[in-house]
Amino acid sequence: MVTKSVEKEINEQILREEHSSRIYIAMASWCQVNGYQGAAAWLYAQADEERIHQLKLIHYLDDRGGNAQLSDLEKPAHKFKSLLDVFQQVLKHEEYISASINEVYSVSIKQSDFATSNFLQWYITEQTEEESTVRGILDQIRLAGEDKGGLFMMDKELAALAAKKRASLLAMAGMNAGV
Ligand code: OFO
Repeated sequence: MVTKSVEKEINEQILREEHSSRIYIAMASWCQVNGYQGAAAWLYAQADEERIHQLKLIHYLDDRGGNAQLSDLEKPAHKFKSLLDVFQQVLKHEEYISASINEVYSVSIKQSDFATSNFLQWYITEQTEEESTVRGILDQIRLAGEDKGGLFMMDKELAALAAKKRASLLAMAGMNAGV
């Protein structure tokens, strides 16, 4: 059984993961109409991954005697200055999500809910990986600078990363048939 404060924290995280998915769909759409098909594919895959993160939390909370609840979400941004701007915002958002997961973790420890702390370890590891991936993408976009050829190659690279992400999402969905 989860305590009321752990339930509240997890419900807030459920909304944040859903919001992440919507933010990335909006970014993907901007990339698609601005000629960055690889970046769009990566962001659409990332949006699907965030939805899996959301569902994993929903199933966990309901399985532990809590009740997952959805709520209204703010409208995501639809305008960006450049591909660099998009990925700078992705990194900023992922850093915010990492901090929020740490907060949920810290409440679970204060409540001596070690099952939840244990469950959240997966998210902590996931965030470390996601931040590192996005920092790598940003480094390459910065290296390309204003060079159209460099950005074209970067977009191709993102298409390859998107295909890899899709494959791992399919494997993840196979392991979590309920998700
Ligand atoms: Fe960005 O990953 Fe969810 O938690």
